[in-house]
Amino acid sequence: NGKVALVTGASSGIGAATALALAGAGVKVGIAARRTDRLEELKAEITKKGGEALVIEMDVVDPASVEAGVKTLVDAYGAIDILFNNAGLMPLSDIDQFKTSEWLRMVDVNVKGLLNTTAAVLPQMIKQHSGHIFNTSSIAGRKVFKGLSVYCATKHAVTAFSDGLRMEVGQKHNIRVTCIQPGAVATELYDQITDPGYRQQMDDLAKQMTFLQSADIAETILFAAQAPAHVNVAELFVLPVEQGW
Ligand code: NJP
Repeated sequence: NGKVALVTGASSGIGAATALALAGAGVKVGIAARRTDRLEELKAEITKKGGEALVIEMDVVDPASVEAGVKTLVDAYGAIDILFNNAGLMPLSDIDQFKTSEWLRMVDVNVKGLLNTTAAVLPQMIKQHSGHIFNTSSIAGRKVFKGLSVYCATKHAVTAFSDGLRMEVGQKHNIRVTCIQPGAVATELYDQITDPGYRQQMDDLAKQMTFLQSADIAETILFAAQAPAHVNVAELFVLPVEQGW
């Protein structure tokens, strides 16, 4: 369809699956993350299937890295129609364990990173008077779970920012904003949990229910991206059947 997308956190999980799905629909995808070896593998897979991808080394925490990546994509394809703000992390722990470096890392990537990419891409979309921004919040951006307090705080911030962004850029600049709130998705996200108790809890959860696959989320994103131009699918709240909420 000739559109151009920037997908952050494209080196694994939901980001990689969404880049594949978008490329399959004819979207040229800028695939951004820090692990460029993974991105090269993804690019090879996309190319093999007849799609087009550009590898972009990007640390979303570093505004200079983000700006350089966005410039690379615009120089290559001349536009950015879709921004998928997906990079994030979730190391669980109790507050009284004071894993403060993990807290701050979540604020840096999940919140500041998303603001950095939004700030870098928005001027291009405003210039185009069109665009679609997808922000990955979470079920944890709707309610609070024990052991996930800081993660929930970051994802509540993403939900709030998405609502504000939609209000401010929807009518004025013709930009759609979709807030994604997945339940449990089987990805590498859980590998970063350093606390053995919570690690066990997540392993047990995975035995109790069939988690979503990254491709399940990717398909809902494709649905929202392909909706008629006047339709804004404002939220995608997608859960495993057994998760309830
Ligand atoms: O996790 P994973 P998911 N700069 O670990 C990237 C949310 N979510 O797909 O830089 C740039 O496979 C990292 O790339 P790399 C979740 O909160 C998930 O599950 O190479 N990129 C990797 O590609 C997150 O927002 C579930 O290490 C950075 C990607 O982030 C999103 O879904 C449930 C980066 C993480 O991929 C994708 O997570 C839910 C940085 N500084 C919400 N730091 C779930 N899985 O159950 C990390 O509600 N990345």
